Amino acid sequence: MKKKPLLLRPAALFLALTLLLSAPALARGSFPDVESGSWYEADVNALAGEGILLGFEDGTFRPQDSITAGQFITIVARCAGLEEAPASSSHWAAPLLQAALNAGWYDWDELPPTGEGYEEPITRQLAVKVLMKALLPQARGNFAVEAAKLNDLSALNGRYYDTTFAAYSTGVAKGDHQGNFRPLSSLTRAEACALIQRARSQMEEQTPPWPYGTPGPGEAPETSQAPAEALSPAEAIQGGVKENGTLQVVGTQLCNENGDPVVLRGMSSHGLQWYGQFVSSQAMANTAAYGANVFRLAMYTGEGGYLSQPGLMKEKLANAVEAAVENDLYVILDWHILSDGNPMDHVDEAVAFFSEMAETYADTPNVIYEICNEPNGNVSWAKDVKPYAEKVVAAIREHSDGIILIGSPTWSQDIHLPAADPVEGENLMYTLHFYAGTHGKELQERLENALADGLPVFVSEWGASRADGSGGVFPEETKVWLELLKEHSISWCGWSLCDKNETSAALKPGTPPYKAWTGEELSDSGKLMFGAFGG
Ligand code: DCB
Repeated sequence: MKKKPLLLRPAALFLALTLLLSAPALARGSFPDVESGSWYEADVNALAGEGILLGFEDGTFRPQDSITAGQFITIVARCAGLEEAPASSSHWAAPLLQAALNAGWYDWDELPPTGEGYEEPITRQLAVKVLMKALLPQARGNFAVEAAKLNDLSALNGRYYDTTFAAYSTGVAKGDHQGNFRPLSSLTRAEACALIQRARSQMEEQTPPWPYGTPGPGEAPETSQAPAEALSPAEAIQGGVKENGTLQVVGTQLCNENGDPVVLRGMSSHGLQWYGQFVSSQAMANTAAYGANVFRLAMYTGEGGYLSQPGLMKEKLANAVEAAVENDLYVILDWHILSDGNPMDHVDEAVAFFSEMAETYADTPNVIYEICNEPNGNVSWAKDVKPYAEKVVAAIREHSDGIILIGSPTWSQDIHLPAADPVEGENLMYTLHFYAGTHGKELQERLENALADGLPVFVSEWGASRADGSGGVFPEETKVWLELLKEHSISWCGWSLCDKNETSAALKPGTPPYKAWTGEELSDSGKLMFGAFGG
């Protein structure tokens, strides 16, 4: 499995030769269109000299062309000595790109294995992500320090924060003359070579020598003690719906029907369109067995979710609500906006959806409404999220007084904005989302300030990983957060109950959803979350 970098496999070489590469120029590393003395000459020639990079059939390199996703990831994969994987697409780059996908360097939605995007220019944010995951998976950047280096930070999707900041902190990525990263722009083939060579020079500095493949890229635990003991199901400690009945908010506190404080703790699903098998009654029973009393149904709106298949998604949701009721769990209907960062973009769909749900579940005390998972991008509380919330809250209130959870800009981290300017009404709470590997003291202080200002807060999603769902896990940082939540009796759901090959997933890959779990199935994240349901 382990393979030395720089070796080309014969099959790959053959395919490559027939397509974009030609042997003659490579050994000498001399392309007629690579100007001698140019800033990129040394990087291009070094990669060409090692046989990692070749030119086009006509012997040229075309340094100013945009590099495609297929070309860039192929080169990085060769640098990493990645083995090809069986692929479904017949594209020349498919076997290595499939292997890169399997290794978690990028996600399916970023570049589907059908090959349809392989010939498209790769964006800078994705190129940097792939490069860092592949070659420098342990590198980290301090958010506050690195974010300040990007003049166009607001253009960067938060999904790429960790890898971008790691790249800036190691000097692998640099801004342009204006200090912009231009995350959505392409990069030239010359720039790509320089970027890759900078990453490779960092690899050499890492001691001990970079152990590719052990453990998998991006998964190297960087904190010392992962929770070691296997957990076993416990008696439920928190009361469920039968015990607590219809919920209400008193001051900042979630309370039961009698007005006594209640804390809900449980899991969020991953996207229902992808991991719907883990919202079955069995999966919920397995979670409740560890003491959970709430379950969140993450119904993505974008990314192939509700907006593309409303009928199917509503059916999945209805079945999952039924499963939650069977298991005496409170259940959150989460309108999971993410790539669609401004909730106003689909306010009409949201109003229609929540109106129907509130009518359907008016007499089901289990149901909680979360109306906008994580507003993000160029979105304002006053102009977008608040007016959106007012409309959706009004639609729900025509049928139900149930608890409504409201998000805020910056992936539901800007709770200081609703704290200063809340939505009018009863039984409204505001979500705070955090990822222990990314968010620390600053966000914790914001939480305490918001509570002091009288804002009812519900942590409907948190992870023991970094904010992109991978990395870590971070047990020490998680502990600090969980103690704070406990101190303030704040309810929470962990991200996420699925077996995806990412550290935020609570279950190990391949965990069957259709039978009881012994505790061996829980990942390190899963142990941290399941172990904390009881408070
Ligand atoms: C949130 C989203 C959630 C996302 C997790 C982890 O996004 F609500 O949908 O889940 O946090 O990033 C991830 C899954 C991946 C999946 C990806 C796209 O774990 O398997 O491929 O969604 O569907 C956040 C939260 C915080 C920040 C950024 C994001 N942040 N984000 O602070 O920068 O960009 O997704």
